[in-house]
Amino acid sequence: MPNVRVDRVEKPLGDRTCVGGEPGTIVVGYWDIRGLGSPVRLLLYYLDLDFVDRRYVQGDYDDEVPFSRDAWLSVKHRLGLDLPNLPYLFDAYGENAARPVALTETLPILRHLARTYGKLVSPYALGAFDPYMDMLANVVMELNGAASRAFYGSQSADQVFYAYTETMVPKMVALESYCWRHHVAATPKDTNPRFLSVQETGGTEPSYTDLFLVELLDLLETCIPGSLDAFPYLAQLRQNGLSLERVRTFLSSPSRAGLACNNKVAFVGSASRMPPPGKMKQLRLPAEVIAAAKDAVILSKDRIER
Ligand SMILES: N[C@@H](CCC(=O)N[C@@H](CS)C(=O)NCC(=O)O)C(=O)O
Repeated sequence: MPNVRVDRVEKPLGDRTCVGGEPGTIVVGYWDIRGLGSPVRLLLYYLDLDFVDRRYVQGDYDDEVPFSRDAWLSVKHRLGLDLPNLPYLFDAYGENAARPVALTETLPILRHLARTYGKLVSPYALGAFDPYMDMLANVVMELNGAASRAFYGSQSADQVFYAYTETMVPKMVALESYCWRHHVAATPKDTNPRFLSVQETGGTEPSYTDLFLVELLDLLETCIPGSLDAFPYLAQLRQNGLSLERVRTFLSSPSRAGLACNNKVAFVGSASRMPPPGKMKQLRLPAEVIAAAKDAVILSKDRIER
C-alpha cells in the first residue's frame, strides 16, 4: 500500500508562495472529487507509488460566493504548468528527480505513469505501448466527456436520460461490441480473457485503459444506477477490475472512499453538502431507457454478425 499524503486546499492561496511539485515526490492535483482525478489516483495505487494527493475544494452553494473555484484558480497560473488544468501531475520521483515532469491532460498523465512505472507490476507494462489500448482509451475519454456533459449540463432528469441515450449509449455500445468480439471480460464462468488488453496479454492483465474504464463505469453506475444493465460485458469488466486486490486497496483508501463523484455544481452526483433544490446524488435509469440501450446493443451485434 503506497504512502499517500492528502493535501486539501480549501481557500484561495493569496500572496503566499505557491508550490507545484516537490523534490523526490509525485504530486497529483485535482478537485476534491472522483471525476478525472480518480483514474490517475487509482493508477498510482495500482503501481504502489507514494504520492501527494492534492485536492482543491470547490465552494458550496450557500457560501458567500456560491460554487467558488478560487482555491484552484488562485494557483492555476502559478504552478509552472505549460497548459494549466486539472488533473495535473508533477513527477520528480526517482530518475525524474533531475528533470521533473509536469503534465496536464488525463490520457498523457496515465500513459506517462504506465510507461515509466508499469514494469513495477507487470512485464506487459499495463499496455503502455499497445496502440489498441491507446485507441480504446480515447473512446473511454469521449465517454467520460459525454457523461460529464450529462451530469453538469442537465437541468432535469429527462435531460440526463436523453443525454444517456443520445451521447453515452453509442460509446458504450462501441466498447461493449469490442469486448464481445474479443471475448473480453466474458461471463464469470470464463476463466479468461478478462480485460481489454487481449492483444498483448490475452486479457490476463489490466492495462491503464482498463483501470480508467473500470473507474468510469463504476462512477456511471453510482450516479445513474442501471447504466450498465444493457451492457453485460462492461458490467463484468467493472466487476473484474473492482475485484483486483490493488484496486480494492484503492477503494478503501482516503483517495477514494467517501469522495463524491462530481463537483458541487453538478446536477447529478454533486459533492454539495446540501444540494440546492433539483440537484440529486443519484438518478435511477427508467426501464424504458434501459430497454432502448439493450436494443442498440442487439442492433450492433446484428450488424457485426452479418
Ligand atoms: N482535456 C482535459 C480536461 C480537463 C478538465 O476539463 N478539467 C476540469 C475538471 S474535469 C477542470 O475543472 N479544469 C480546471 C480548469 O479548467 O481550470 C483532460 O483530459 O484532463
